Amino acid sequence: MKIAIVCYPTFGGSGVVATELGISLANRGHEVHFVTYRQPVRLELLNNSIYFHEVHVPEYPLFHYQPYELALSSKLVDTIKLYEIDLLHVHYAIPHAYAGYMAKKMLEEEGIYVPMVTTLHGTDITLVGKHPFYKPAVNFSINQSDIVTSVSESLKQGTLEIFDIQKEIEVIPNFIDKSKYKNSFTDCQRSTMAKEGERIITHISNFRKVKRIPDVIKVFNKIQKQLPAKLIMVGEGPEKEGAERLCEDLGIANKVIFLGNSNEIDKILCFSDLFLLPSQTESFGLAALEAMINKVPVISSNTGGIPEVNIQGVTGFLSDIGNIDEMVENAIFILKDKKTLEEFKNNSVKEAEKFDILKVLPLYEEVYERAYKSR
Ligand code: GMT
Repeated sequence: MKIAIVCYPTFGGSGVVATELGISLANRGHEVHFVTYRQPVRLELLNNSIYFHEVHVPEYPLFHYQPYELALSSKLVDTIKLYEIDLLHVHYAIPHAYAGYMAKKMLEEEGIYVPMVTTLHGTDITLVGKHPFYKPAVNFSINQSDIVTSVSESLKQGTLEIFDIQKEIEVIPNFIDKSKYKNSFTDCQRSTMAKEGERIITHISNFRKVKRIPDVIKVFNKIQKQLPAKLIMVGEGPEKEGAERLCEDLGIANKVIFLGNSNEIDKILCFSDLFLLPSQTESFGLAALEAMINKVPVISSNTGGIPEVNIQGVTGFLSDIGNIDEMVENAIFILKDKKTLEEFKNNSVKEAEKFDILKVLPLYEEVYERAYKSR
């Protein structure tokens, strides 16, 4: 099939999922066209089955806001016609489903019918999409999609509660490519990050409020009082500066390493002993899954779709949002002796393997075929 994928090209989970899905589809013989404003961060190699079409939004001083949706829907129309695309898969409802619907309608005027699959990722529903200023448009474009998928059961239920959805929402969980981790690094170069005997704790996110960054620091602060440890903070975002200040105030700045955005997540997770994800809400928690496939147990909140990924007492522990003391207690339980840590590490990788792309990709292919036949 010839598939056009629309996504955010940034470090966010939805962009990562869309990019890795596209790469895997291309490896299975499909022709994939990414349509977005920048080359997606995890998309390195372009070839005759993976294309990237950049959406340009011309700056015009009259506009207070430059109309990205307009440029995107026009680019979709042109790309779909030029490359005879069979199907459009939009990741993240805002504004992608809306722009995709407009492109579909414009093409229909010319007798071209392209089905649209919309994948809901979380914040497009739970944070931004439900805002009254966006809600009617988001509701409309979800209902106008030919097939709607959601990355977790929890997000499906949340969407049905918030919106008036007439369509079936099909759950297709996020995934990881197990084969990429098979030959994990033998020497993780752990010594570059921590001293002998120190546990390494990691957090990866886009440092937005929803990630509860102060909780990450507070949990770590209490852990390091009980056992020698380092904290590695990976990512960039509005909460980062405050986090650096909090570390100074708590006197632990020398034990916390802020690395910024990284394309070498696997190398960092390779030497990590524990992953912290105390989020306020999380439709899935792809970062937790990436940790688990790298043999890193997870201490998380029990919100949204996280319990569908992190299994209580098996791959880590889950606590109520903000229950820092319980998170610390559970972290110490996992970290305190080698045997327990090894058990949780092995469980984590076993559980993560259930989300292997080889299991998940056929679910998307089946959805595409159904959408295509229903034109
Ligand atoms: O977590 C973020 O802030 C980024 C956001 C995104 O849209 O890229 O992530 C959402 O989609 C990911 C991929 O499906 C999920 O793993 C994340 O849980 C979800 N984030 C939230 O729901 C807060």
